[in-house]
Amino acid sequence: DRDRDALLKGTFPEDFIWSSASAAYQIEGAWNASGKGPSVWDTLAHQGNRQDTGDVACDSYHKYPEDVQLMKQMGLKYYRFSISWPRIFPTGEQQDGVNQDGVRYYNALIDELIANDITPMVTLFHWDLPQVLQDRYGGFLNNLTTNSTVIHDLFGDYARFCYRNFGDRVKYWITFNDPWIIALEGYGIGTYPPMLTDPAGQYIAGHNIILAHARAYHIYNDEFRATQNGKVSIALSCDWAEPKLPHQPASVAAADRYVQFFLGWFAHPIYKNGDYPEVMKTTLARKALEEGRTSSRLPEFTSQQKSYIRGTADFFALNFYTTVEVEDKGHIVTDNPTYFTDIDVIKDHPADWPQSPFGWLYVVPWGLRRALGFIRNEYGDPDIFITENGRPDHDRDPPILMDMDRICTYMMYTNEVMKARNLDNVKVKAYTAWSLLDGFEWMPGYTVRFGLYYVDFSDPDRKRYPKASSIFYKQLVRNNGFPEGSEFTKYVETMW
Ligand code: GBH
Repeated sequence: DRDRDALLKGTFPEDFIWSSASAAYQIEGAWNASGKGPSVWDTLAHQGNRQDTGDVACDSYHKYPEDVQLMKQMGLKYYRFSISWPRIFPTGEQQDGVNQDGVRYYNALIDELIANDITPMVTLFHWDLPQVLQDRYGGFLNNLTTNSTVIHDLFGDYARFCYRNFGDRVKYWITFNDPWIIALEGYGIGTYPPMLTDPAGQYIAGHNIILAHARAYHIYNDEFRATQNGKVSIALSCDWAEPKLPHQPASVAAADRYVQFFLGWFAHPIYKNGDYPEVMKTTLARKALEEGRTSSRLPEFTSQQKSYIRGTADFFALNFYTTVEVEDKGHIVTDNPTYFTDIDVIKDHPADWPQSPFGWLYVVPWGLRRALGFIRNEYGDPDIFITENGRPDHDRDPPILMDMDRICTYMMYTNEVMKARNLDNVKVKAYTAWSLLDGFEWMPGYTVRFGLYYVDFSDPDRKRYPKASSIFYKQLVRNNGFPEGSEFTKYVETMW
């Protein structure tokens, strides 16, 4: 499809936001500095003889002024980073004590950013749950049967503390990063800490995350918005789904079901009506009958909760990486249901889609434009901030500093963002490159690298080196897109 893949020339509006991002556990290190409490990721990293841990990572806890200069050199105007909950409250609960050095660290980082004219966007939760909260309350599996609201209240208390201490300078808040991963991998299929496996686990955890998010949103709204005047959202990831047989209704419905189970699971309650997508409710109700259960694995919101949840985002924050091809699989009936069997699809990737070192990440730029169009149509044309997008390369010796694959990825995905904005009138306001630095990539540790800057993890000083992509990104930002006739666009044309 030549038309679909063609380069669009043009620029973004003057106020378009170019950003890069990171997450606390992936870059900070200083895992136990000043009595920071352990998170579920510290616990996992220290189990058995895992080689890769976030104990030191990029040592950004000490090297943050240098990181800020890297952003400044690229001309970036925003930085999205996360606060580590157990660095602020070591047990997760304020009543057990506050780590003042942690508060000082984030104050210093925020001040350094602002002094360099970079706007902070802060994620409150990028997966590093205080271990004590997992042990005391079951983390995000907490409650429902007892109607306890402990985990919602504790997240609310933590959010309030952050708004109060940092909100004079921080005007963009993300409550949770990627609830899909937290719920499914942490509490459903057990591939991320706390590594729990339960066919209902992801839905219970997801339910609690939505309610905790709503709690943090309302606290901002009721107690801080009038004086601080910022914006609050939740970063949702979406793997776009294309039907394998676009002319077959069942195939089209399967792709739609996939996106509803993925993005709609969280976006439908928050951006539409306070409740899960219809197709999730009906599918899981049918499965309950087939499985001989008395109730669906998908919990229900009360009508009070629905109105509490609806509308709890001031903009749409999207993490986007990839696309899958989906085919209808009829009714999957199994003794071991998982989230994946629940969707009743088979997913695949056509042979001509370029792969990356991550098995799940295929480079499919046009999928981003389609996802953006879907969000515009489905969720009432919101302002959209792309809060993550990028691709990994291998950890090689000698290091990959001429990262042409990453350059191509950024070039093509941002061009699709421009098509969505300039041709489809999608209100995309921001693009965020994931990631500023190579970091601890969760389960694969340091075996894949996402950074615009290379980090030498064998160097005690964790020296950073620019990759070619950082220079490309700087040019892209300076040109604010792909202006007709510019040297930059001519260069891009030779690569296209
Ligand atoms: C990002 O999420 C994270 O937010 C970021 O911290 C991390 O550094 C980055 O990934 C790279 O690791 O199980 O086959 O169905 C990625 C979003 C969405 C990607 C779900 C994987 C599931 C693929 N993820 N997707 S599959």
